[in-house]
Amino acid sequence: LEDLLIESDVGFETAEELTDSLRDEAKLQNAKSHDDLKQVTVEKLVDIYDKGGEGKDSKLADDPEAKPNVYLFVGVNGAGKTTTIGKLAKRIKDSSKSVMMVAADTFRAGAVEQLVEWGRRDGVEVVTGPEKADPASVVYDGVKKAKDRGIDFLLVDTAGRLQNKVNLMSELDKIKRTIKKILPDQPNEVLLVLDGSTGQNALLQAKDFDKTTKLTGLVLTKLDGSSKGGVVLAIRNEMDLPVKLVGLGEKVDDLANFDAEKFAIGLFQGLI
Ligand SMILES: Nc1nc2c(ncn2[C@@H]2O[C@H](COP(=O)(O)OP(=O)(O)OP(=O)(O)O)[C@@H](O)[C@H]2O)c(=O)[nH]1
Ligand SMILES: [Mg+2]
Repeated sequence: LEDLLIESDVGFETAEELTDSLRDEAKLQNAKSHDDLKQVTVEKLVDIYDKGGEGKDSKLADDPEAKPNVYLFVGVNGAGKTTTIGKLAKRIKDSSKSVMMVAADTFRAGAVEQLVEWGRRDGVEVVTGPEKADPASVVYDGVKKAKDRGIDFLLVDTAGRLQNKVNLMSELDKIKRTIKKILPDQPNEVLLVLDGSTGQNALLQAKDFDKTTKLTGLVLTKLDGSSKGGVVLAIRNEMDLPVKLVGLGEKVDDLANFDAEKFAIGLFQGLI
């Protein structure tokens, strides 16, 4: 079991902690059958997840006074930032709250159009700037517009970047400062989007992004594939960062809140 856990990227410490406590717990609960053990394992994993983030809110910030609540999405290339924003905008709109998106990825060709297309499908306005514009200036326009109109939520898309590229990371810092200039209490979410198949490198990403932008949570995408995202347990344990959303496909409805028990079961599906 310990080997399996390490292979699932939950991290060495978590794997050890889990197997040690399982040994005791299984004796304590007199778990003998395969099903008993499975149950105990899932319970323990959920315990470890919960313990890693005591007092931390696993729900997305939703301040009714904040007009808008600003969510800043960051992450490496192709993690699923734009897709997650597109899905979330629809979910917010369906809950009868107002929402806008900002296309602050002015770097990658086609990135603005990709978000604009989500906007069309969702029926949600997207703030854009001229090609190759300074992303912070687009964010400035977006925040100003959302504030003037009293919009509830503003979702900011950013260009994918490697966490060790200093100039690109300072661009994120500038974006954050720009938001604060207009709304000192925002962004109330800075979400690192992680591809669920990223192994231990995800922990490095989380640490480096956190250094520049002070993360508030994670989004774990592509859990519809074979990857189970075990590394979030390691991130949770080391950094206290909760998973706030999971991506379960490319379609607009393929977005869910994180459910620790479901996650634990998924991690072990077919293994125990
Ligand atoms: N199967 C699956 N595919 C996903 C999911 N989320 C995103 N994708 C796909 O992953 C690819 C990259 O997604 P994007 O949303 O463009 O990723 P990004 O982080 O915005 O990428 P950059 O802007 O290039 O940094 C696209 O083909 C998406 O359709 C998911 O939860 N499941
Ligand atoms: Mg993108």
